[in-house]
Amino acid sequence: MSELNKIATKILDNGKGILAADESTGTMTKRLQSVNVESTPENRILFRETLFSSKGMTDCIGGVILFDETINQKTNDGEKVSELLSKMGSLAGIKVDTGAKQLAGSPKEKITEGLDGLRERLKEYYKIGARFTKWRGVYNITKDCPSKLSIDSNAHALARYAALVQECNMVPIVEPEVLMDGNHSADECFNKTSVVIKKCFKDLILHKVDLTGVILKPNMILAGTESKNQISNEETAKLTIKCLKESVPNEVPGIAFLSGGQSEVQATENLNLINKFNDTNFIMSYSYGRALQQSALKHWSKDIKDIKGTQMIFDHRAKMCTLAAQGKWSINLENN
Ligand code: 5MM
Repeated sequence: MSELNKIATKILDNGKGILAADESTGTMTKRLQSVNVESTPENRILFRETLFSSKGMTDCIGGVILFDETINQKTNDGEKVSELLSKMGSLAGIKVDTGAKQLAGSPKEKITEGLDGLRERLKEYYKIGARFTKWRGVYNITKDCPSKLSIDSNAHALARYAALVQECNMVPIVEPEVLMDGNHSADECFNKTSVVIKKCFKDLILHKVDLTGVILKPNMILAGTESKNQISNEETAKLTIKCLKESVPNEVPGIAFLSGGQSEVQATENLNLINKFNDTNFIMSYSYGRALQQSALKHWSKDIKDIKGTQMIFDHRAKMCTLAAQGKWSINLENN
């Protein structure tokens, strides 16, 4: 087993998953403002260290994706964030893209930027404790989208990113997110997600990325949020597995889904069914942002000093997701 493969499997070992706490300051500000908390650097680290020091971290979270601000912050006890995570048994990861910008030539679509100077930034992140990274390409579904231009240019960027990350001895999370927004059918989501993922792997192979040291972070197959033809959770699970079986090379050790705007329970139930039906060799786990943090953030916002209460809520969510990553979740466990 290569070192990178060991890191990737350690992060997703035994039902463990990833906490995506890499909201950029703009996104985190929106999240905090939605619960009437001022978005200051102090409040941002306070919420995050409340989660990072929680018991559920040790039991359930193999890795945390951080934003640049957070990996450089210290906790209220003066501890470095990467040291706190390592004490809790979790690896530090870092989002290294610099965001999705308008794609020249197709202004309604996005291209993710951040390749310039990436090699140097990666070396710095490694020195301060990062062992894995994340880059997110984002695609929307309409009649003509994602266009070939968007599919090809985002795959190219993801592949160049992943190759540089492995050169610096870190595991790249490759995240091609096909958004849920729109009125498309689940079949359209299936077809378009398949094309996007296949192109990503074609380019990863072209750029000589070691696929045994990669984690794929895809969306699940769902009908668009505005579609009248929603499908059942069982259908989502089966279509998601079919799509990944047909699009992801066998060498890839692990898949960690994004939640994409699903509710906490829906994201958990779908992951559980995916694992019940999983007939592949891939580890199928989670890399959730909103579906791990929403309820905890809501509770915390009522009293930002209630560390224990916030941690209890986060721990429950993390435990449910970890059960789902093993196909052992049930609605009774959820509600008890
Ligand atoms: C945590 O949110 C990440 C996006 O941050 P920015 O938009 O501020 O860059 C995002 O990439 C996230 O990691 C994934 O979309 C998964 O999060 P969800 O909430 O979809 O599970």
